[in-house]
Amino acid sequence: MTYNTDTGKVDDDRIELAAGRIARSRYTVVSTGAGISRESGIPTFRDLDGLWGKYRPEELATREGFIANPGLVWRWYRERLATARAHEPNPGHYALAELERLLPRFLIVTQNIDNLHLRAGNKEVVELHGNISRYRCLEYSHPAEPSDEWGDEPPLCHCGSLIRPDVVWFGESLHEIELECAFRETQKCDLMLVVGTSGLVQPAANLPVLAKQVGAVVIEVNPSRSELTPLADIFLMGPAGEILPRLLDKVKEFLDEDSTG
Ligand code: BJW
Repeated sequence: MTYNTDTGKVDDDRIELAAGRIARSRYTVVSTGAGISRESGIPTFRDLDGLWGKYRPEELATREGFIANPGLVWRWYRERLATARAHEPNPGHYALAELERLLPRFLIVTQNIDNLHLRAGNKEVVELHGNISRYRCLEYSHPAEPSDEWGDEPPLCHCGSLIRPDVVWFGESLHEIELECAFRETQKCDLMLVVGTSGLVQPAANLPVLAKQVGAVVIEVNPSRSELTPLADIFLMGPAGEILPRLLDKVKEFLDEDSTG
């Protein structure tokens, strides 16, 4: 079964097909990326107006960049934290929160660090690339409590090391617990919903590949084709804030029909 073309808008039939699969799923894992937060006003990385069009990832999202210019990286993440806090989850996030309540087993594995899934009400969330509102020290990963006294330069940990945001930069290993959980749970799922990721960054991009290998149905929501589109069984071309609420409405109809016999 492949409903995976880039022609035309997503029609009701295709939404119905995808929603039917979701409603029947025993275990849905959702893999999200920056695209799901775009309609909340948080920029993605690789779209035309994305962060990597304006900033150099080597300078801002690597350990070496932080050591070379700790203040620059610190201020960039402080600004991004302020942006994330100033923006609200959008209808796409809320639709996923509602799906978690409706379906038997549901897990979000997100590359996002912006906290919006948790703020929307999802409970089962694995943050693969960390969380921008948490801090730890550079050398020993000692956790650090944010303080109002923190300024424009990174403070020092009690061990003398610089404090940094608890996010995963290029060239760094992902946190073992989250990584192990994401791959273990993907092996158990029968449906993977991939939302708003370019599928370029490893190891996150391997989750849909693994899902496919274990026989899960893969459904992708994205306004553009991504690296992962070729493996999707159903590609729903459009913004998450529009497509996910439509999917949710249809899933509810299927579940209502099932419960009334
Ligand atoms: C919408 C939308 C709407 C728009 N609705 N959708 C194997 C092969 C090659 C390289 C590697 C490899 N293994 C590891 C690497 C190196 C590297 C990597 O993958 N590099 C590639 C880029 C080539 N990976 C790593 O370094 C990782 N570490 C690791 O694997 O350790 C072991 C190791 C190290 C070194 C070598 C080998 C092994 C760590 C990766 C950390 C990524 N960190 C960042 C920044 C930190 C957090 C932050 O500051 O926010 O994480 S980079 C950035 O990219 C961020 C994101 O989480 C991540 C993914 O981006 P995402 O979410 O996909 O966003 P975009 O912008 O790319 O795409 C947005 C999508 O949304 C688009 O498709 C739009 O169309 C869509 N969209 N509007 C729905 N309304």
